[in-house]
Amino acid sequence: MNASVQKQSGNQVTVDWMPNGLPEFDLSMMPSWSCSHDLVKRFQEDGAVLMRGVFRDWVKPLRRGLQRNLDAPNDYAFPCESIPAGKSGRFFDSYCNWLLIPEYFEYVTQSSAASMAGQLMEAQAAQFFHEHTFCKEPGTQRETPWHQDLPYYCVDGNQTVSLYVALDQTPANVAVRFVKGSHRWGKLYHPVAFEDGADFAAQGECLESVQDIQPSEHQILNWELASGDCIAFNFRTVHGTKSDKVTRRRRAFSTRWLGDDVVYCERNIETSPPLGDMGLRLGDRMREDWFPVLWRRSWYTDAKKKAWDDSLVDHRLQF
Ligand SMILES: O=C(O)CCC(=O)C(=O)O
Repeated sequence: MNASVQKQSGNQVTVDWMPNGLPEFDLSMMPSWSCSHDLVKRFQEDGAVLMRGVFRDWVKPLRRGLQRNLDAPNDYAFPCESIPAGKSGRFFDSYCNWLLIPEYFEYVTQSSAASMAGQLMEAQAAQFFHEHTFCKEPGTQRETPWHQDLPYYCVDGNQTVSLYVALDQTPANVAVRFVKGSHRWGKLYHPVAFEDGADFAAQGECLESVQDIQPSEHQILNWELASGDCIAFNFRTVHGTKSDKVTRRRRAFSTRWLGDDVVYCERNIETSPPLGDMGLRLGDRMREDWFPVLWRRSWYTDAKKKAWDDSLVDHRLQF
């Protein structure tokens, strides 16, 4: 990494989030999700699509999981409070806890998220990167600054998706907004600090400043959300919220997925997550023993020919 690396506040190291090897897990409970051609086309064109109610059944378990995170932030990985003590409200986020919080683990390995991700990315396989949770408590008056997710990560590529599940009814004025089509601008913007929206990597990579985006010049995608609704968006899609006051709890759970063209890269900042030496060279695929492939298109095309039971063996990953 470059000498001008700067630390970002969301990377406070508390616990070891990456145990030695992944547990053995069974993907046979993972349902396949049938994605319409029209939805995939809209996702590819707009960079963000809303799917109503698709994770309704997961709202309660995910809320339980998030509560563990909120109650004991330092028992989990990368807790971040973006509202200073003494100020009204709380804007909390935390990520890389899917191996530590059983409800998150179940969602990642037993929901249709992997299948949804693979199909939306038009990929042959969906590789799991990590999960990220957010909570704005009532009284919080803090925007989520405009940003793209990709410049925070040690990966590069186009086939990416975050599946952002609303865990509360969320009015449009405090929900995340997306700049339609911005994933296709061919631009990367400086990551910003969630505390104050400032660019935190001012030098190094030739990134543009997100501060230069004039939202009024672009078409904004913004929806009122019900719990269980899911927004799928590309890591390059510019997104953020207004600074309207949150009057009801606003929780969300995101999973991040990598498609076929995504490879390891290095950036001029400490990435999220801050990964040590993974034994990778620039341009390598991310290690599958750390970031598992949880869906392959071939499993389902084969499954058309075989009975589901016969194909179970293909659905079990051994580590
Ligand atoms: O919920 C929010 O305010 C931020 C969500 C976000 O930035 C993300 O999922 O990448």
